[in-house]
Amino acid sequence: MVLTLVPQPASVTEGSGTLVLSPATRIVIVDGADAAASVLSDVLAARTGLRPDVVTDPPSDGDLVLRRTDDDGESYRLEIGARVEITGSDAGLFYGVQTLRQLLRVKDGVWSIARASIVDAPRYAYRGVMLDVARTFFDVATVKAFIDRASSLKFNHLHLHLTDDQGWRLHIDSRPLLTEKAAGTSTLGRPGGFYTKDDFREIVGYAAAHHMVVVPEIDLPGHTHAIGLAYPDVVEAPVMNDMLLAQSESLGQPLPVAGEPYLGWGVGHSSVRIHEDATWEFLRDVLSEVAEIAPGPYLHVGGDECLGTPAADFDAFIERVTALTAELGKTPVAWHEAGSAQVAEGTVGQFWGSSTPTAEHAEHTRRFAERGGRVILSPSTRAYLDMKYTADFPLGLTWAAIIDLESAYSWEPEEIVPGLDAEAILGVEGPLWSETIPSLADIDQLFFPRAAALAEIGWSPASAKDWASFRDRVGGLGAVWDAEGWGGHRPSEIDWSPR
Ligand code: TNX
Repeated sequence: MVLTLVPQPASVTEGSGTLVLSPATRIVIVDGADAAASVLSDVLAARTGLRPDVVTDPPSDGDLVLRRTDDDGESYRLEIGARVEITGSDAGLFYGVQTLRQLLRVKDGVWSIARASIVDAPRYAYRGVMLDVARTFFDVATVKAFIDRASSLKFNHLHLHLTDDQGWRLHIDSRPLLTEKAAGTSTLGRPGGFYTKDDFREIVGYAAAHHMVVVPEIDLPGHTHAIGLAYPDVVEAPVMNDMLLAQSESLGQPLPVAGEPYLGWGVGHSSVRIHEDATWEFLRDVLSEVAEIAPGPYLHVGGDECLGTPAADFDAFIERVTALTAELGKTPVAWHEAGSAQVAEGTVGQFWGSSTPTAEHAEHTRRFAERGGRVILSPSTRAYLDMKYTADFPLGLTWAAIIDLESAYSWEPEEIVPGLDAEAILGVEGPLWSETIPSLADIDQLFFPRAAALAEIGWSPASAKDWASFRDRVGGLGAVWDAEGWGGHRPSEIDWSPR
């Protein structure tokens, strides 16, 4: 029997037979494993209809025992024998429960779990997914649903792309016109929207309960057309040059008009006014409120695709905005182009070039490491969740690549950026840009199963990498995702029959 686990644990020893769950099954908490007990209880109730008693009695056979250790790692041990025993920190227990969740099976109305012994720990500290809530606004319930899915695959960072040309999605008390005037629309005229601060806190809290850290992004200095609907003195008039005109034409996208919402998905034509004091007052107001409301260590300041901005202005901006972010007590994160500048010490770079990068992309990415920072790898030809699976797939874009499941799985982080030390790799992230995805069902289509491939790259030891094994395990997981009520694409090259 295949254990349908993704990501593949560091060590798995299969046992023989199964442990059967019944109405008599109890959850036993040891040393304060209460949070994990409520996660396990919810998982079991949703999947099996069983709602075991949660007790602190001495464990006996048939019990599901959660033993909490007092450390802040993400590792766990999971023993499934005469009873289930999971040992780990709060995060470790959470991941042990996610592993157990993938092993639940029902036959003739009886629920059981295959016996096994698992010792597990992640390869990378940063395992991220990004949701673009600017091109399409997704409400709090949809973001929570996204967190459910991502955390089940042991992703631990949720990067929210909160602002772009098409809309501003987070209320800022000191700059109220941003959400009053610049949040009303999404790409192609889809409904807009924004998060109040309470909404945002709710997302942060839900993410934390699922062991995910929210990484808020305010994309600067480009991708800022929407700001001009609210604070026109802060932005430049839309930049137009031959390259941008050709781009709009080849994408079939409209040109932006100052002061009007932008409903297309062209990029690169907007910029804040880099040398104006008013801009820096605006940025200090915005970034300090974002830093205050997002408790995680990171604040992403964008830096991508400033196609109309002179290089010297761009570099000056990046230097100053990363310094400001550091001054606000956060570790700045920026897309790799920002590596052309003297970023603040410790700034994290997010690489989005191809899996065989240009010399310039590689050089810019190495710059973060040279300045004491680390790198998140999001090679757009492999890790982008918004690319099509096949040329005729109804959702997604193709500018980086067409990414089938094998391509999404078959890359090695240490082999992407030449000359980047392995220790400089903080982890991996799969961005899900939302130009083509109006709904949660569409998110699921692009997310499952490719996010599972990325999850394994970020979590499992490099030595466990094996396409044939992954294909087998992920195929078996399809039925589990169905049972969870999660949708998704089921590429025909995979055998999705339940096992
Ligand atoms: C490029 S990759 C972008 C986004 C688009 C995406 C669509 C990057 C840092 N920027 O502005 O949404 O392509 O795939």
